Amino acid sequence: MALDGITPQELRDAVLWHLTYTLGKDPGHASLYDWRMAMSFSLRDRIVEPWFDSTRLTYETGAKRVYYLSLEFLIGKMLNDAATNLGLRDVAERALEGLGPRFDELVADEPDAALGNGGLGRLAACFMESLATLGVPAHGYGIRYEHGLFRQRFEGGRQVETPEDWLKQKHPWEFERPEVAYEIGFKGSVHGDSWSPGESVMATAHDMPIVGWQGKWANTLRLWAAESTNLLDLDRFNAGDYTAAAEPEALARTISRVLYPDDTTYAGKELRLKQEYFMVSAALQDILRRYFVTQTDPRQLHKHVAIQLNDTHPAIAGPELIRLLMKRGLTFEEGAGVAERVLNYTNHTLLPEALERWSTWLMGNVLPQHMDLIERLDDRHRKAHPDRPKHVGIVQNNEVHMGNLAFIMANKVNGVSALHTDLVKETVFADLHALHPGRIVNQTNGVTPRRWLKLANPALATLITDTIGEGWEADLDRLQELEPHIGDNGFATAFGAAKRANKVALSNWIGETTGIATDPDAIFDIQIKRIHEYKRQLMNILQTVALWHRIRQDPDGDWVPRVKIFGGKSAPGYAVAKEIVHLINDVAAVINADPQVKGLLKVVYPPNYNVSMAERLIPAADLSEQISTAGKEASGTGNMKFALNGTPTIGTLDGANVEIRERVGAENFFLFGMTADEVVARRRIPDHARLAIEASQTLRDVLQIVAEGRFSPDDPDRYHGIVDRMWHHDYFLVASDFDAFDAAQSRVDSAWRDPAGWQRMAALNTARVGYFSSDRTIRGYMADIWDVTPAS
Ligand code: GPU
Repeated sequence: MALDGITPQELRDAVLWHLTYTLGKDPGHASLYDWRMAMSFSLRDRIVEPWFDSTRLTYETGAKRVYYLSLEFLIGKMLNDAATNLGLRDVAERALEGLGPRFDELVADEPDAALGNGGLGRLAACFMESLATLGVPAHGYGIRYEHGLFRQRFEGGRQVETPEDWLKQKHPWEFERPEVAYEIGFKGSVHGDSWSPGESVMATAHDMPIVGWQGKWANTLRLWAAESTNLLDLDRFNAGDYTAAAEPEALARTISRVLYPDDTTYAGKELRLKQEYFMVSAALQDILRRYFVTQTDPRQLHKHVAIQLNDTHPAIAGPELIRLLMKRGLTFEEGAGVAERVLNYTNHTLLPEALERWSTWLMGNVLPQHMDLIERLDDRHRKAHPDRPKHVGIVQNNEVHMGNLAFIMANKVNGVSALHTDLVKETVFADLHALHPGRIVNQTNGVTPRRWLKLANPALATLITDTIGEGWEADLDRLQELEPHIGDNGFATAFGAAKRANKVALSNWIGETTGIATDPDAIFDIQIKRIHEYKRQLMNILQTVALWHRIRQDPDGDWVPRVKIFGGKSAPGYAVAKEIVHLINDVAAVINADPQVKGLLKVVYPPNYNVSMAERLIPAADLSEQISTAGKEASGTGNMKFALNGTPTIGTLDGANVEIRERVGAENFFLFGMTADEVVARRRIPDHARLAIEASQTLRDVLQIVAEGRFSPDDPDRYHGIVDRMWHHDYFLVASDFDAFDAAQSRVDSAWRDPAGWQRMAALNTARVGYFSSDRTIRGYMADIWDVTPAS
């Protein structure tokens, strides 16, 4: 079912048709929004057929289906992605010629669908795209948040959040399905095996088709919106209290109103538990409804269905599936047996603050029957393992441990990089691993090369195709074929020109959006990710201060010019991260205005980092900052995107950095810092921070400069907290790794002085990281976890 070609003229006719009949505008009066809608609908039309074909084939073959349950899908823009995968980007550009706006203007006009916080949500989006590319019958299930991740502004250097509003305009990529709706209950009371909820809401489906590479297959991302079961309280309405009568509707809709903005930190709020259950119950009701269209025996579910839980956020799926199966006549024991063959759980972090725990009181109040089922599951597991140490219980100290629940209910549990999976086995799940050897497997993360290379970096993508031919987009190991060409003059020149063009474009954009002038010949040194202590943006900005201090001491020295670029949001309630945001902005203001620096060093922090900004920054990067405290970053996926775009890493032996370095070669990676084992040992040394600071003249100078208020002359004490914590509670070991990081940065400078050598290193990064395609990751899940083969 390959895609039929379409000419620019045909697409142009389709756009004009939609403009007229869907938007009700004539070309003379159409706005940018109208044109974008008309183009989006015209491309969407091209997806519908493969979408139907995919569904039909799945029914016909009875293929096993994969369901990916996630509270986050960080999709970004869809227009360019659809055009890229349909192979219609050039056609779309030409179709618009002479009509009005250019295709890239339409792309720019689309708001990001920011239904996620960071890596976890973006991984879910990459997986959906790879599942479609591989022709795997799969559905994503999530929440259609009215407001995605907040927008970030800086006021006086401080982060200020404003609500995100992606649905203010119509979202052309969704199909509303008012007929697909399920009732979701909360609270109330339980009598035996029957639950009478005290409240309920409706979950209504909104479907987004996700088309794979070359438009051969399309899957559905089904997002649930919450609506009231009864739109008006009729008693109040009839009594004349019209405003109060609308309350049930407003209350119900709070459930899908807003994405919780915490990344790797759990908030513990009742509304969040309701969101989790809302999504899970709607998804499982939908999965079972579809199953019983063709099947009759619920005990065979595992032969037809594999469900992946994206972290513990949807872990209530265990008890919920049992509850739904019991309603279909299975006993508790049978239901539990089916559930544990169908469910799988991915762990994405070891950070204790991220491990979801709900008080038994809250769980018992919001989901009373599930609380009962959880206790029965705990009991069942205990009886199956009489020798089991006490502390692997699901319920401990009146708290429900969602990680243990997810583990106990899972067929397979996976970590997201080799190092992380080892640590999962050795730390959080050591006891459960001992009871269930073989259940934990590794699936190293990946990223989709369609969005992160083909779409984001057309210059490099074109060079790759010119060099090794077509087809690498869906067979990324083929990037290895670049290696013999890296020494060729022609290739080297073109590779350099592509990077340079991307840097010029970025430099122009930085100038337009921030007013800061940057030199495209400087090292573009980029750290983009959520702001978190463990990711150590603090170490990066302090090292920037060290460099500034050195330049000032020797203004005529032979310095390598650098542009330090930061991007990322802090959780609104994360005070320390917000201080770091403020410090970066304060340091930037002082350094950028310092005449002594003569433009050799610039610090740029464009606000509101998101998927679209990543697509702009990554292709223009020279140096990828992956500097987390070893043992803390489960995998990282930005690290993969940079390497793929010809950007060497400066990084620690953490997460997937370890595997990236193995593949690109140690000589093409700037390694520094303590290993995960050394980190654990160092923390045991009392006063490790003070010892490290006292041993480092550079760090002492830097901390002195910050403490003096040189970056906050209006408020000299502003950073006393940061400096004090560095001396006394440096949990993430910024001090202990500082000198090693600084030295690695000097190695970067030296390497940069040899342009040919640098470029070879950059190109080898691209050529050697084909492994990190999310297609490879999905194939791993298919073989090791889901037991599925593609239907196509
Ligand atoms: N991650 Br848990 C998030 O982005 N958010 C979360 O709530 C949790 C994990 C990230 C990890 O920090 C990152 O290392 C990993 O690459 C990513 O998930 C995808 O696995």
